[in-house]
Amino acid sequence: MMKHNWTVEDIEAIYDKPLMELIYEAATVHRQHNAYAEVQISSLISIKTGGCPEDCAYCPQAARYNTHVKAHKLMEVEEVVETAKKAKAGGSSRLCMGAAWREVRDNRDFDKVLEMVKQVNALDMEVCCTLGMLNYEQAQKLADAGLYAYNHNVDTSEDYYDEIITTRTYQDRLKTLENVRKANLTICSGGIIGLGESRKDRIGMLKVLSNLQPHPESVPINTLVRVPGTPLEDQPKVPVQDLVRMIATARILMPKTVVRLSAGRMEMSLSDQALCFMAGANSIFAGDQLLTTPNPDFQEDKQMFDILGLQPRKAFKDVEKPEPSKLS
Ligand code: SAM
Ligand code: DTB
Ligand code: SF4
Repeated sequence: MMKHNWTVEDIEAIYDKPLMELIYEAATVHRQHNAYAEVQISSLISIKTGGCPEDCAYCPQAARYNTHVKAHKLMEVEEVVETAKKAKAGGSSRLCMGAAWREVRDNRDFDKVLEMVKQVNALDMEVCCTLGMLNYEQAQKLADAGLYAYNHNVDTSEDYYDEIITTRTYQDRLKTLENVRKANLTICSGGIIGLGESRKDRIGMLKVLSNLQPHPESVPINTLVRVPGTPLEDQPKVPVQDLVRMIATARILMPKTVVRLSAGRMEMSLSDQALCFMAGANSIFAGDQLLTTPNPDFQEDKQMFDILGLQPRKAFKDVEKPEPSKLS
């Protein structure tokens, strides 16, 4: 039975366990609920880069910060499909298209994105989009075009949110997730550690995610990529044990969810990553680029999978999309 009424005390009791015990428990839950050696390989394409009006303090794509990112208009459909084919050849079963937008607007660019979704879906990949805020009709249009998942991160706790983003609210984020769910899409939502948040904020974020009903099918846990020019460029590096704690706790709270070891792998050793897989991470972003920052390439990850005895998870595994009528 999945639990959706976790209290702060419940989560603290898990999060604060001695690390070895926490990893062991998370690994046990993972083996009970999932094929533990299977790891989903997901790739990212930045279909529209930079020039974003929002003020997310971590983000190199916000127009107001002076970073290495050059703004680029929406990519052409053909170029996206070619890149998707390469990702598939590299072993990816999922493709996430990201746009540096505050929100989706009903215009020609959105029609183009719908066409991208259609064509990538035809490659038999799980198609995901992350395009900012969305209303119900837009979510429905994406679903009709064949979208499988929508990514919209809560990013941090409700309390800490205002320290990181002022141009929209936590409630806006939750409303978008509600629209996504109503359109019968699967939800990908997680957050970032290393923003200067406290242990309480991390627990608060996990509480929000694990009390969504149903749980998000996918929860990315990003470690801050500290990009020069952003307000958070000088944040201290996140110790790996903090990431492992987050992953293990997410795994115990949401046993069947795909927990993604997301941004931040460039700074992790193979043994650091192995600990994350042991603690229940079962997805990565692969390919030498995240959206605008570097990531290990396919070859490196293939080697890592071989060494650790991991296998890529097939597309559309365990598809159990809830009917909108069954949602409260
Ligand atoms: N503009 C859309 C939005 O904000 O929803 C979609 C793209 S946005 C880049 C997607 C997510 O990437 C953010 O919610 C954040 O969690 C993550 N992200 C952005 N910059 C990051 C960084 N420097 N380090 C780690 N994660 C980051
Ligand atoms: C998510 O949680 N992480 C990805 C994806 N969803 C869109 C993005 C990470 C971005 C890292 C910084 C960059 O490359 O721009
Ligand atoms: Fe814009 Fe998304 Fe970056 Fe925020 S995270 S600045 S909304 S691209």
